[in-house]
Amino acid sequence: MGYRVVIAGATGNVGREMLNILAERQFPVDEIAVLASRRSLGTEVSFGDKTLTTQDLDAFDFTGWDMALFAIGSDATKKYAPKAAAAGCVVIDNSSLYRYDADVPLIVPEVNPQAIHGYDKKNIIANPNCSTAQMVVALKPLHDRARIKRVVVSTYQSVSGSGKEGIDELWDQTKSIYNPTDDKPAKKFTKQIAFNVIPHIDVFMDSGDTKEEWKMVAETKKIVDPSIKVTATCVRVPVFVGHSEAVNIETEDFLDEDEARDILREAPGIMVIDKREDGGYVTPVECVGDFATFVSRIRQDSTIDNGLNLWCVSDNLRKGAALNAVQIAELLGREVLKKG
Ligand code: 2RA
Repeated sequence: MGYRVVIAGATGNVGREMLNILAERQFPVDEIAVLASRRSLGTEVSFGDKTLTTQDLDAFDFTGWDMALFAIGSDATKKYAPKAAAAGCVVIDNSSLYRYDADVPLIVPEVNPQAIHGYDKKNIIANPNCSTAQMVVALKPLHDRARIKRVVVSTYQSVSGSGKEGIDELWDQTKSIYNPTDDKPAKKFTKQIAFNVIPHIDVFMDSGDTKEEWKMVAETKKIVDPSIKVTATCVRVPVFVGHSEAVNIETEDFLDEDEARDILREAPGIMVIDKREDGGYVTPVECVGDFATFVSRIRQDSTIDNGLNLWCVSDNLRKGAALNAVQIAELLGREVLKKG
């Protein structure tokens, strides 16, 4: 016996990946409903070897459905998540709407699986921001061993994090660079993204940080440990899929780079590719479609007593969004609903 599962936002990049990953991981599905907004109504989407036709999100009755994976943005989530939750359907939400709500668990299953038991306060579980998810998978085993005091992270985030428009803008702008008569000015991004990098993701806050940078701070504290100090600089780069992060860590106890590498090799969800030679590290193009959080360039930071540097890469549509949501669904089934 399996679960009755709903995918809300099934025609978007993340929604389609959720369907792909549910099928790839053979999640025990008895019945599945794929929902979309009126403008995408009737669109067909793939689920394994099946083709499903999207239904109207606005008219859908969530009663009798076990869980709903939401990938519809904060505004639509605000309207439909409470409706689903009230009908007894547990919502696993990829938007940022509920991430900072004390009554909603924010979960990365490799890091804080025990938080699943707090789902029933609102019948909603939050999925973290893509740039947070991959980083905390790498931080957690090192924190357990040597207690992390401070993290300084610079991100190199692909355009797919901003949706289909971002992908299209990079593609069209790159082509237009070679065809000057076909000028493609910046629309989705504030400046040219082709052959350029933009140190601005989401909106600016009064502190001077962007909201993307604030999210990494707030979410790392909620998921791993509120005592960890985090500072982030989030940058958009001309890569289609795959977020990369340069992470500097200061720990309470000294942690040798070789021991850190061994710890990461044994940690759940991590693949260490770390050789001090040409190509001995991971780049975004190699992570696309993979489940793993890749870690490379593990080395001492000799400027402080207990410091480490590392390079972290992961498919932002998978571990950064759809995979983590499906892993939460697996955890919910295993620990709470217990069917299947
Ligand atoms: C981005 N993390 O990369 C944000 C939202 N996915 O645009």
